[in-house]
Amino acid sequence: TSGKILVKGGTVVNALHKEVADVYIQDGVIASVRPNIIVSDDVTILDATGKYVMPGGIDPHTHLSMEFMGTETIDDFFTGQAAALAGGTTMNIDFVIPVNGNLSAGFESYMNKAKNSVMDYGFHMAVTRWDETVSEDMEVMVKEKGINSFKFFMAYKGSLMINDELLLQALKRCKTLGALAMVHAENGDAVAEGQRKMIALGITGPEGHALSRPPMLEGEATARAIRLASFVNTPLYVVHVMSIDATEEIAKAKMSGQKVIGEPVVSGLVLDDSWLWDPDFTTAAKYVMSPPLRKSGHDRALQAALSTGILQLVGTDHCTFNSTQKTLGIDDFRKIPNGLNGIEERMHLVWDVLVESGQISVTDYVRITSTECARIFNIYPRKGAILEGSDADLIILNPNASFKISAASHHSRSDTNVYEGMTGKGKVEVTISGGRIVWDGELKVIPGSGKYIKMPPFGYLFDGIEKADSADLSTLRSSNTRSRPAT
Ligand code: DUC
Ligand code: ZN
Ligand code: ZN
Ligand code: ZN
Repeated sequence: TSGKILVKGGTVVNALHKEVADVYIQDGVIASVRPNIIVSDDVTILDATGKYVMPGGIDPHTHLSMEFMGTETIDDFFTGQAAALAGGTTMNIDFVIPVNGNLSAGFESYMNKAKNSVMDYGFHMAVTRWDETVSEDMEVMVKEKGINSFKFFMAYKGSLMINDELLLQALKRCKTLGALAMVHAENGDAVAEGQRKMIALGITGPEGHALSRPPMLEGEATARAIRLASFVNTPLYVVHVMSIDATEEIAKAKMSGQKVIGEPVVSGLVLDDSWLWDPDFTTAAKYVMSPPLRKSGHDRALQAALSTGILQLVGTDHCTFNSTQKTLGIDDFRKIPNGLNGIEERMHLVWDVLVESGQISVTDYVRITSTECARIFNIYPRKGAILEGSDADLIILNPNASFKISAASHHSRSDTNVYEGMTGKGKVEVTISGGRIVWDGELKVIPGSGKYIKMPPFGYLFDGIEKADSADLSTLRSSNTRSRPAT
C-alpha cells in the first residue's frame, strides 16, 4: 500500500470533543481531520460510518519480558504488543527493572528486550536500591534516556522493596529532576507477617495470597506514600489501585489540593477474589497478582471512582505466566509468580463496563484509556489525540459488534486468560499504528517497527510546585518572626 489512508465518515472522538469527520493519514502522521476530505485513488479508504474513530489505547502499566519470582513473563515485547494491537492498544509504558540495582544496565537490557517491538513504547524505571550511583543515574535517565517516571516498591520485602528512609530520598530526587514518583503501595513488612501467619495456620493455597495482604495494608501504604510526597511537595502516581481503602486516601489527598494520580487496572475493575478459593490450583493460581484482587464491591467502587474523576486512567499490570510457571507455588502461595493478563482485553472491557453500562461518555473513555496517560507522561498531543500532526495511532470501534474473550483466540502467549468467556458489546475492528493498518481481524505486524518514545521531564503535574514551595517558605519565615521573643 501507499501508506496513505483515509478513515471516512466515522465519529472522531477526542478527550473533550467528538464530531463526524474524515481522518487523512500520511507518512505515519495524522495530516487532516475534517468532513468530506477528497483524496486521489492511491489512498486506502476505510469506511467508518456508524463507528467510533478514537486514539489508540495507551497502557501505562505493563511488564513484558520481565524476570520475576524465579521465572520470566511469557509475553515478550513481540507477543505482548501484538496482543495489545489486536485489542486496540497502540502504545505501552513498561517498567525497566534495574540489573542488580543498576539503572543504566537495566535500561540497556530493556532497550535490547524491546528490539522486536511492533508498536511504540516508553519506559518507567523501578528504583530498588539507593545510593549516590543510583541518584546520579536517575539524572542520566531523565536527561539523556527519555525516562520521566520512577517506581518505588513499598512491598516485596527482601527483593524490590525500599524503606521509608530511602523512599523519602528518592521522592526528593524525583522532584528536583521533574520526574514523576510512582508507588506500588502495600506495607511490605506487614505482608511478610501476614504470609507467615497463613503458612503457620496451614493455609498454603492461593486463597492465602488474598488473606495475607488485606486492603488495609494497601490503604496504609497509600496514605503513607501520599504523606511523604506531600512532605516534600512532589506529585505522586499510585499504580494499580485495587481497593476502596486506597481510593479513599487518594480522594482525601485530592480534596486537600495534593497532586495525586490513581491508576486502577482492568482486573481490579472487573474481577473479584472469589477465584482464589477455587479448589483447582491451576484455576485459582492464574488470579494471583499483587496487590490481590479484592472482595466483590471494591470492583464497582473503583469503576465509580473512575467515572467521577477520583481515579484518572486505566492500566493493566499485564504480567503473564502460563499454568506451568504458576505451579512454582503449588505447595506455597508465596511462590506463585504474581501477575495476570490484560493488555489485549483492556479497551474492550473498559468500554463494556463503563461506556455500555452508561457510567461514562465516549469522550471520557478516550480520556481514561489514552489521553490522560499521554498528558501525565508528557507526550500529548503527539500521542493520545486525533489532531493534525499527532502520530497516526488510532482505532475504529464498532459499538454494535461484540467481543468474546478466550485463551483459544487471544494473541498472548499465555495458555490461560483470566477473562475467559467474557463477552460484551463494542469491538475494535481496525487498529492503525504508525500510519499502518496492523489489525483488521488479522494481525499485520512488523517486528522492530515500534519506536521508543522519549518522555520529557516536568510534565503538567509539576506546574505550580515551585510557587507553592516559595509560598511555604515565606509562611515559615514569617511565623518564625512572630514567635521570636521581643528583645
Ligand atoms: N504485581 C504483579 O502482580 N506483577 C508484577 C509486579 C507487581 O507488583
Ligand atoms: Zn549529577
Ligand atoms: Zn506493582
Ligand atoms: Zn506492575
